[in-house]
Amino acid sequence: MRLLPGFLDGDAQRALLARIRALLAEAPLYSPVMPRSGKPLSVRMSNCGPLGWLSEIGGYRYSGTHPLTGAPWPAIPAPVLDLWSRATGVAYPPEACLINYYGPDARLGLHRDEDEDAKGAPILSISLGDTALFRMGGPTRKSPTRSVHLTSGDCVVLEGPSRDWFHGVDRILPGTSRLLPEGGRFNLTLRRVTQP
Ligand code: MD3
Ligand code: FE
Repeated sequence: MRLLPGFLDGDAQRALLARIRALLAEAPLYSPVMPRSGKPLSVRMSNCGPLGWLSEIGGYRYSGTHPLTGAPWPAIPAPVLDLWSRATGVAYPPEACLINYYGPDARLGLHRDEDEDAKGAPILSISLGDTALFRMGGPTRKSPTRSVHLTSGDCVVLEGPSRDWFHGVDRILPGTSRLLPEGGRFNLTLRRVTQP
């Protein structure tokens, strides 16, 4: 993984947050459920872009529409597409922008991102708000792991072998950022889904 600490300065973070709020007015955050058990995830989610990632009782899938409103996802804002090209250097656009919101008690278990056909494409992660204690593993669930703090404005590019490695969010460190008045953390995960 390639960590870009402070890739977004304060002004860029505030501008991006305003875009996220506008997107969420159109495509509200909702609580996805885990496949099979139907237990709600602690992370709330929404999406923008042609394809949105969903976790449903029947499994994970990409969909063009919001699961509650049925409306097509809003477009990925131009400044976010610009970040994607600057950070990843690839010529094709992402198709999915997953918007994760972590309250103080939210976490995301160790997993791999494996629902995309574009196996060779990078993934870009953008963090806003409270610091996350992120866990980066390796190619198998048993691989040794390392912990990294992701702070507001940090970006991470997952490319090469690390694209397919296990990762998760162990916890959010409440009160570590003043960007979100309500506290918590937004993460944008940008992915290419279909083969470019
Ligand atoms: C490391 N989200 O939604 S993005 C996810 O902070 C997800 O919300 C996290 O993992 C979040 O699937 C982390 C950063 C990320 C994404 C893909 C990776 C890190 C990764 C793939 C391999 C290794
Ligand atoms: Fe992931």
